[in-house]
Amino acid sequence: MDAIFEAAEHIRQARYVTVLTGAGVSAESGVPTFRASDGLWEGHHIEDVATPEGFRRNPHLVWEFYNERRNKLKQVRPNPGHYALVELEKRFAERFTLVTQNVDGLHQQAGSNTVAELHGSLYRTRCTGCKDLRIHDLEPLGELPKCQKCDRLLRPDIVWFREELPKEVWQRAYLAAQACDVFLLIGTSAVVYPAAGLAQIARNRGPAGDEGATIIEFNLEETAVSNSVDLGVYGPSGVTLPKLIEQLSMNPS
Ligand code: BJW
Ligand code: ZN
Repeated sequence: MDAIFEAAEHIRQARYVTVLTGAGVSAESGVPTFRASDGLWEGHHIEDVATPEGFRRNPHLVWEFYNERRNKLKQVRPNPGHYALVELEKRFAERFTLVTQNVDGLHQQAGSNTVAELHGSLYRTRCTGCKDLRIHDLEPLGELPKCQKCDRLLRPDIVWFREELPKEVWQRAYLAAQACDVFLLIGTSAVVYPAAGLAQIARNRGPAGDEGATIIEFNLEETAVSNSVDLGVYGPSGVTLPKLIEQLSMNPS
């Protein structure tokens, strides 16, 4: 059976649907992924630009890296994959949860309403002193931006390696994974925890771990978790997700 057709069948029968997206969903918008050979980490040491220690050592370098990414985001628009997820949200309303590891704001720009951003946002800063959170446009923030309230150094509101995920957002994602009948992993290599663990939480739900959700992966290619998912749909998500929506609307439930 065609994988998209089969995915649509599972979704049609589901009451609750939870989605975890990663960088792949934004690749067709021109946002580089992390782990591809020409990816975002290329030319950068992860320890230098994506850890709290790296920021303490050289905040200049870290702000240069993030200001450049914020600047590039100005030219970027959502792609058909983002819009397809808006359609899925419309279909399931409050029985749908979109969890993303992305920090690019493209799901919201496409029109998704309730996005749980696990790894923060390029649109926000956090004060290293008073913790004040602030939303910005993509205007340049300067080499070492300072807090308007206490004049201490601002940092990007991004979750770096070895940092805790925002508690309330994680709680929402965890509950949605536990409650869903179908869990979609879209455009993620599923190697970064705890986000990648959400699929296992969905799979092991139920008092005896026996009411597991159906896990469906949408990716360009097979990943580290492909042999533990129930179904894989391989191809660009900007193509496969709109096809899924088309399939769902062909036989409305
Ligand atoms: C397409 C496509 C198309 C392409 N269509 N598909 C050892 C040392 C330190 C930490 C750890 C350690 N061991 C374990 C840890 C924990 C660590 C972790 O999981 N590490 C693993 C890598 C091993 N996790 C953490 O540190 C987390 N915190 C934590 O655990 O705290 C407790 C703790 C305390 C003390 C010590 C240890 C733990 C926090 C994780 C935060 C991750 N943040 C990042 C960087 C943000 C900075 C930034 O944005 O600049 O978030 S990492 C990076 O990876 C980013 C992403 O959100 C995340 C996930 O990547 P994603 O989205 O999956 O992208 P890719 O590139 O990997 O994959 C893209 C996929 O798309 C591919 O599969 C393509 O095929 C596909 N694709 N085009 C469909 N068109
Ligand atoms: Zn402050």
